[in-house]
Amino acid sequence: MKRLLAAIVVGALAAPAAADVYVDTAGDVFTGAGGGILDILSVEVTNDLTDITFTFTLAGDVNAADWGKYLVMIDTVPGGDTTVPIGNPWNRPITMAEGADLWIGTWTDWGGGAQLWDYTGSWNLLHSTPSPNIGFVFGGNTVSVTTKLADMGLAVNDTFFFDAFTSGADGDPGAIDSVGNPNQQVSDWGEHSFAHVVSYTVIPEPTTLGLLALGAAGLLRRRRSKG
Ligand SMILES: [Ca+2]
Ligand SMILES: [Ca+2]
Repeated sequence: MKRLLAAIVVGALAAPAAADVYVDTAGDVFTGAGGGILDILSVEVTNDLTDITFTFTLAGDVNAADWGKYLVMIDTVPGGDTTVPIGNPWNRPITMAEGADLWIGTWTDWGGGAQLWDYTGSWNLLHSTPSPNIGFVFGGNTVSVTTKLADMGLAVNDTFFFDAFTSGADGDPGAIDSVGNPNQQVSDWGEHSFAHVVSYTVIPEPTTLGLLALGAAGLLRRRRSKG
């Protein structure tokens, strides 16, 4: 039993972290408009076996200035939208050179909402709040959007590339901050920019790993008892 417990502990220690946090530079934006709501401090990505969540932490209060837009551009498969200057379904001057396959667009005005789009030669709106397939919560310094892995064509152990941006409301402004870019992304609202991708691997649930560790421990004990 001691050995089994030890195996469980080792399994728990060996399990990947339940969240990946992508830290961004504070103050790497050309404007202080919104009192920090355009300045990404970090984006945390988590998943379970069905859902994936992107949580932005910002330098300002998204309720105090309720016009921020929070965007995630995702490359999951070869191909995708590489159009310059508008490589997304929201008419924003943002392009992913690697090819954008998915777009998550969220807004904190008008009560807040979120959309998931995919690209198959043209952009298609898959889900928009209110929907059981997409969730959006925001308040204080965070906004958080949750979508279904299946809707994104993703499964456990898949790796994809993404960048997450802040943007504004009027005149279809571009990516004011990019989590993948530690330096200033643009010098004006309407300036075109490219995504700076980071990667995320969809992890098995920690509970699943715990069960695997248990199973492995049992297997080990059986093998040892035979010898
Ligand atoms: Ca930033
Ligand atoms: Ca940045």
